[in-house]
Amino acid sequence: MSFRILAFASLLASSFAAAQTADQAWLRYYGYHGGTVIPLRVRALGRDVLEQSAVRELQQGITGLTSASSYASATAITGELVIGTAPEVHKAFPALGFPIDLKPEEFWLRSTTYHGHALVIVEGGEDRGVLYGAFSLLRLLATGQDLTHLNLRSHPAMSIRWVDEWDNPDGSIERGYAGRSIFFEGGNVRQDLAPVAEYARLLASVGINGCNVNNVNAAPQLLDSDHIKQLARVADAMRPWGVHLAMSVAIASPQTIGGLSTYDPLDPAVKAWWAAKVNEIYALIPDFAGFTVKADSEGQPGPASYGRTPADAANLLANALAPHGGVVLYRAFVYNHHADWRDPKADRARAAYDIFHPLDGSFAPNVIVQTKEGPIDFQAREPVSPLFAGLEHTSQAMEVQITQEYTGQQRHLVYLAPMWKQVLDFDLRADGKSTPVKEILAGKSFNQPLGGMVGVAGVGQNAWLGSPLALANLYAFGRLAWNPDLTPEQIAAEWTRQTIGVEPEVVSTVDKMLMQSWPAYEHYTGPLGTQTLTDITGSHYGPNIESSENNGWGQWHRADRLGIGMDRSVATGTGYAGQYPPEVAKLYESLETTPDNLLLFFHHVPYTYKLHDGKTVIQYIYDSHYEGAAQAAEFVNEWVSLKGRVDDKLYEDVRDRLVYQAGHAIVWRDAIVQYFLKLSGTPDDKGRAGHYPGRLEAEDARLTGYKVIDITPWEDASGGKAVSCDQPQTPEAGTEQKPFCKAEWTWTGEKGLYDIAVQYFDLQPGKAKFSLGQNGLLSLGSRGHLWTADTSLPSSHSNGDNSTRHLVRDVWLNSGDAVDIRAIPDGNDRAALDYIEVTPASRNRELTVDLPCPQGRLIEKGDGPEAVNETIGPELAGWAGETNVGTPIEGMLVEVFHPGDKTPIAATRTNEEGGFHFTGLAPGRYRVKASGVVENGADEIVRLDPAAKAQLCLVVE
Ligand code: GCW
Repeated sequence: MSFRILAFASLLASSFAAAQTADQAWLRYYGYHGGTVIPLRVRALGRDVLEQSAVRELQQGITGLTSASSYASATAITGELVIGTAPEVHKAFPALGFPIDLKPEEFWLRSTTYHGHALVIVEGGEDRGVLYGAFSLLRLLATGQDLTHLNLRSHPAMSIRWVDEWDNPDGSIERGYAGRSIFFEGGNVRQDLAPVAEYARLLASVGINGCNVNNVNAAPQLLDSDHIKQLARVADAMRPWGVHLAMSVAIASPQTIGGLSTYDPLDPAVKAWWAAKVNEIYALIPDFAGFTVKADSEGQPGPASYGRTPADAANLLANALAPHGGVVLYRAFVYNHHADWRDPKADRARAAYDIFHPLDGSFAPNVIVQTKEGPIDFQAREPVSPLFAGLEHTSQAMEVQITQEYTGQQRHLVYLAPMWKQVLDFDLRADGKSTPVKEILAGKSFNQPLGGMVGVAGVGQNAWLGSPLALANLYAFGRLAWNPDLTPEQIAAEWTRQTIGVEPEVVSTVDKMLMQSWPAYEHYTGPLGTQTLTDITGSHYGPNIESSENNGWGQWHRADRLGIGMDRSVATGTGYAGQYPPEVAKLYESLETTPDNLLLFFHHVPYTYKLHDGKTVIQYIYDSHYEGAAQAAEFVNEWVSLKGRVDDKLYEDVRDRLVYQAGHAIVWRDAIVQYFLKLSGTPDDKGRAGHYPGRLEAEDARLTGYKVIDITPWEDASGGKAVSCDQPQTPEAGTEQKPFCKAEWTWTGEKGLYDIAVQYFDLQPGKAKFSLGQNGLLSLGSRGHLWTADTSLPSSHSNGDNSTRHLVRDVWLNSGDAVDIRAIPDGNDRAALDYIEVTPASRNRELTVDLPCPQGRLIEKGDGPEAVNETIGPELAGWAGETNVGTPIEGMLVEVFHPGDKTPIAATRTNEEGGFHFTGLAPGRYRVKASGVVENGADEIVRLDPAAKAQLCLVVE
């Protein structure tokens, strides 16, 4: 009997520190929070590789959990934590009479005593079950469950629990928002597969058992002998975690790489080619999971080229895989993307059912038809695909998208578990019986051998999913595939405790934000079942309402002057509603019974049509967009309330993302609202649409260098127009001043303290520089009057993909003040500007961005006593820079005088950021002077007050 030393595990953990590791997601093991104890000694009964993974994970996890808390080993239960398969446990502890009837992936966790010693047993049906049991035990510990009477038996609801990666051999990732591939680079599998092993560990922790590593738009060369060898290394890296490798294959491969003249699925030579190819794969990867197929879809070749059916193609591959135990996931995402938009009966939503339903019963037993959750394409809201009820003799998997293609691309917080859960719980009433989607996928409803869920993950090298909170989606996917009866709230709480923090307020705040995020996104993008209203032929990110229309892609919403929505009824529309079993078909057929949130998916109605609560459709469009954007702003406040209670770096990262999202939600809101206001001609009852108090349009400004441009689509800019610095001024003769463009307005409102939002377009490549100035001087407000447009946003021309906002806080404006934006374009980034918006200053300091002159006050020359009251503080720090775009000036002499004196009492020089700092000055009035380096210095009078801390910006002309 060998006991391992736990310190070893912590060494292991620290050696991963710099790499991309699973603990950057939820496997953090950072502190024990429960009221119970478990033995620190861990022992595996078997030698199998998965059991060894499990034992290591338990050692590492328990060490991490216990050492980061007050839990001391002295209080640990003596005894053991023992893990093993059912036969192993039975053999080791026959007297305990443990069950041996566990299914392979099932586990049973028990605490008991044996000869007076405490014993915690992780028993698995097979080694896989042991591994899942170990992770489950760690999850219970990390989320603070009471384990005193531990007795938990669990097995996965579904057999197929896969992630699909849409990675290309060159290292790019289709619809990936987290950097480059962890699998491929330069046409080959990467040398460094350590992140792949860590990813498999993450996947295993939530029970995911398969990973398809390449894009469904499959690169055929991955099937050549050299690449198969390379892929075998990927399989090796994932194997210790029970994650099986799968591949996407192009159905034309026998021709493209096999040298055959055909890829007809019924051709004997084609069959032989696939059989040989599959043998070659299994010789190197004996536990290979199988193939995923996208065929006859979006330009991918398929059996239709030979008049054959998807079943012919699927069975061809299935027959080759069957002897080895492999499966085919054949995607039902087959549709004509050249549909005729003038045809009122044409409907992409119908395609999957029309094509696959007639084939029910003709698929080989190891084929699983993989259907997207909705009939279109991962929109913010769709009905459940009717095909789930249309295949009673076929194993089925549901494909969902973890990577947020149409749901904010990880720049927006959208927790998708509530969406998936609605689909899983949806009762399709097939044959008039209870047939919720989750039971169909589990194979229960129609008694099918296989089935499950596939999540398109899109992980990359940038912290797995780029955005920290987006990892909740990957986590939730695995948890739901294991147990679709879990609620999104439960999953959110589990994830938050393991990842963000355990304080009740942290957990409740993060969970609330997660739960509100999908409805918020739906509200400020495409509500009432209109789909997302995004740019469907381009980025799939920003607003572009008409991009859905007048093309063959079929994501039509049919908005016109009078009304909006797709009539999919049987009586007057495309007939799509009739693809559902009768009870559901009836529900959607009628306007009255269709739920509001899918109204426009199923029906075309006038804007004045009244929803169930009596509100008109057009008013709902206005209201939901204002509410959704307000909710996005509220996320910032909610997160900010957690400052100091979550990790600092995480805090800042998430805060910056939420601030961006709040700004982009306004872009969405304004685009949709102004578009439908114009189209419908119906005003907003609440008077908001088309009225923006405090907004000063760039096209109305006094422009120097800037030129007015039209934005396409027009709704993506306020009033459809912006200004662009396409022809920067040439420097005046004899000066070295950098050329800049300027837009200047006169403030005619009340005098007071304001925040100024600057809405501009941030294009790549290039980093335009901006500054906000007042009365010809730079440096307004408390923070952030200078900034660089260096965010990476989609699209190469100015539109709603890259319209973003910058906020300058606490600007004192007098009526008649000139306010200006100056900008220097860079590369493709022409510093295009939409508007500025002046609103009364908000008290929320957390929205500020750290830039020079934090919390400074501008003291204007000659301001005298009034200014003296403005800048105060026991410490005097500040910043000096040029007026035009605020380049900091290094090396200026900054001197402090008693007013009227000629000899300074303190002096320093500005550092390379233009900053200076004096401490130890007694409260009182001082003159502060900056000189040298530039011809004209600045000379200001300030008063230091012991109660406040303030900083000073010196503006040099
Ligand atoms: O949603 C669309 C995506 C494509 C994707 C396709 C699919 C892999 O925009 O990028 O291609 O779906 O699911 O096949």
